[in-house]
Amino acid sequence: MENNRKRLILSIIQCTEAVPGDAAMMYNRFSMECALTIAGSDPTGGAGIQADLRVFHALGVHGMAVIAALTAQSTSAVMDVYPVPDSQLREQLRALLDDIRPSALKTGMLYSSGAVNAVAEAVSEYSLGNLVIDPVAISTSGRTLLDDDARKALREVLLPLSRVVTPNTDEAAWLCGLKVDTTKGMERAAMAIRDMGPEVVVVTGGHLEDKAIEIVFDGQEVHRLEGAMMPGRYHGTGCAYSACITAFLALGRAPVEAAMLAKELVGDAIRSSYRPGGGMSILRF
Ligand code: PXL
Repeated sequence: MENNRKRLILSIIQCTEAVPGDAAMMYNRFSMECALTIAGSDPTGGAGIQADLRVFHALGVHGMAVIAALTAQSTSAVMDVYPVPDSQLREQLRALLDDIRPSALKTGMLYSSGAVNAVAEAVSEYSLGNLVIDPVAISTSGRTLLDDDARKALREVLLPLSRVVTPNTDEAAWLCGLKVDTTKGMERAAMAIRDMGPEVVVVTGGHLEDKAIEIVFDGQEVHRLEGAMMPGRYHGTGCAYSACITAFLALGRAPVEAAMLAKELVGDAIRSSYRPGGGMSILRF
């Protein structure tokens, strides 16, 4: 995407159309939409909390972060995962949510069922809307980022509370139990997962010939988003994509439009990615 187009998207999303003229300037100067990520820390800055906050900032949204787990990792592999104890996760959520109400929130790597349940309870207790779930289950390098109990809790307890869920094809397969290796399979999975609670399902990571495909299902229509397939290995694309959608929801955009804008911005960030270490490339926001 050329810079002009990027600037146009950013100017559209950052202006407050509902409050025109001077009032909008006053409004924009003295307030900011707040978005929360509840996820794991990635010291490389490419994925997890660090990536989410970078995306929120790039889209003009105030980013907040509750950390569910620490990791030891490089741009090549996740070496270890250290879950934050449930009581500490709950304390982080309570301290924050008693004070600030996020306009949207997302989950990334939660790792344990205790974390999934803590998030679900907070979403219910504080009546939080605009929940985006990125059901992170396994790292690109093959490390488990969501244990078996947590998978069950995510499916049964958290998914019904969400507005948008963004599984890749592997995650979609375990969420709904169907095979997901064609675009038809992605569509069937999106429909089956929508029956589990979310308003909109975005299945990512499909490919057809030389196109990168996302399938978006909102209960009415299946939207097929196509972009150019980029050669190379990129770290944190799923995190960045779901963080973009979360930021757009915080800014008042509808989920399908949010998914379309997110695809453009993530595509652009991939095209201008950089490789700070010896492993995967990191997206530029
Ligand atoms: O990209 C998935 C992901 C999410 N969150 C954290 C991660 C990873 C992958 O490595 O480390 C913290």
